[in-house]
Amino acid sequence: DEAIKAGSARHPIVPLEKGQFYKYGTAGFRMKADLLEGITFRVGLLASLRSRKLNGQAIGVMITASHNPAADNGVKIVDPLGDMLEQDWERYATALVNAQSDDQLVEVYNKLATELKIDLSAPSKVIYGRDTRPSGHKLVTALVSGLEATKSEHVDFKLLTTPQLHYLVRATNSEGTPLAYGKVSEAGYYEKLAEAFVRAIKGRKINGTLVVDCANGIGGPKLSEFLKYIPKDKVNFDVKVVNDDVLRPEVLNLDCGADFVKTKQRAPPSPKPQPGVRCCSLDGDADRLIYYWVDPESGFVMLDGDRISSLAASFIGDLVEGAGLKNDLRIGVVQTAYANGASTNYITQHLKLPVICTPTGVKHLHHVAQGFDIGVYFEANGHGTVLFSPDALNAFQNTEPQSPAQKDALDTLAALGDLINQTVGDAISDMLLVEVILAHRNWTLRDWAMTYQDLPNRLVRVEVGNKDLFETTDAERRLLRPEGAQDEIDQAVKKYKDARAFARASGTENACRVYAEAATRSEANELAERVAHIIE
Ligand code: 16G
Ligand code: ZN
Repeated sequence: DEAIKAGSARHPIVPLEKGQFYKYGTAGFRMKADLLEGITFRVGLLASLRSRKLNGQAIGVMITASHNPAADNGVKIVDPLGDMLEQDWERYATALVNAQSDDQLVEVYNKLATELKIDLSAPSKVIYGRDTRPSGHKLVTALVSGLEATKSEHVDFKLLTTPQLHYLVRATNSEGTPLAYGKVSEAGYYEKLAEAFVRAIKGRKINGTLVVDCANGIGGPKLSEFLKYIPKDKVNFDVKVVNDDVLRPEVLNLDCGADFVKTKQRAPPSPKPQPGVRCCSLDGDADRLIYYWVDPESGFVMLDGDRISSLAASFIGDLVEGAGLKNDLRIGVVQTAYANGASTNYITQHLKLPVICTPTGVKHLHHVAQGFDIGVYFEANGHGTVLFSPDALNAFQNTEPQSPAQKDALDTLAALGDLINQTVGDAISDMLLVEVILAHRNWTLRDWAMTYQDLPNRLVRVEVGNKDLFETTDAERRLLRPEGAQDEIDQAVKKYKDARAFARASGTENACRVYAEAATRSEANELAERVAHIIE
């Protein structure tokens, strides 16, 4: 108790105005970095409780604010399999962080231990990493104080992408078991991806150069490191890494990166886009991916998370059929309300695969995707992955092929099982997946874009007095409250062809977001403005 009190005094919480609370949100605690020191200390306390509760399995803590500006930071907890913190525990995190004094903190901590029947002398292990933000240093110090105050073992993996930390958590907990996920090191992550990439490409040619914009974040140095692991004699992968300046913190996510490209619907101004060249952007912690190119005729064309999702579902669906497993494995796609309606139609009508819609936030999609043998999930913003069930992985390994074509399909599926990060969306791994598919199909980005045509859409951010007044249902597609608002939205939507719109409170900012799509760009814009006006 004394150690916790002393640590808490060294890493104090910044008090909020009366009636306001810190909340473990969609992406953990995320805000201006100077508010986070005390929070991160307390997250350390929670992480060691969680590890003790789970028989000393390693818990992860990642310090990052993803695509947000350099002055922000964030802290989130990773569960033993590499997925997000179990939802029930979010409120325990919230309770610890909102304790009003050092004494009260100790009280809440001990109360949680008693209520959750946690033996405080049991072993605990926490591993952690951070992105390139300068504030990360101080937050790591606070985290370590929390871990030492609670006598938890801890391992510092230093600078990492978010998905690398998720990988390391799973690898740590599965080491030496039949389900071993990979070597417990950053090099182990690169080795696993590079080996699976070579197996999945199987000598096929990758066309042209790929320009990768790394948002001036951690993805830059990590991608450059990864590329050294690709055997040049086996795969000819010509990658140009750009926007990889991590020495000037102020340029992080500035006019570049996946979030910029997706929200502005244009290429980063620098380096000047070369017409026809295949490009993609990662976000600041390398868990989101967006592809695009500038067409000499039609201008900028973007291939976002919905496109990656439909590409992956189509390719894997074909492989499963080729492997003779169509009747054995259930493939499904998980999206959010932001998915372009055209992608949903393409997947259900053309690929004939089921689509489930969940609320925003990776944890929701991940959870639902686990219900399929092969669950493809992506948010439109480029965050996502493909999950394979143990049955699926088993079938890829142990089905006796009756023809060379069937063997080829089984081998490729098995390679994808290793290539695709099974813990969380991973921009580097997803990028390799896209490159594999394009190589197999001998497709350019234009071929990919031709599979269907996106409905024009518009996203607006609306300042509202109190975003908590907005309550949604039906996976955030309809408003329950404020009363009457949904009726008005319905009336507005009716005025347009092929239109759809919804409003929801942001989980990461104090604002509401409105999404609208319609048959033409001007109608989508108009509808978005109308709905914004309704909820203002
Ligand atoms: C967080 C989520 C992201 C989601 C976004 C929505 C994770 C790891 N990240 O960044 O998936 O799209 O929040 O933000 O879950 P919003 O609620 O402000 O629209
Ligand atoms: Zn991110």
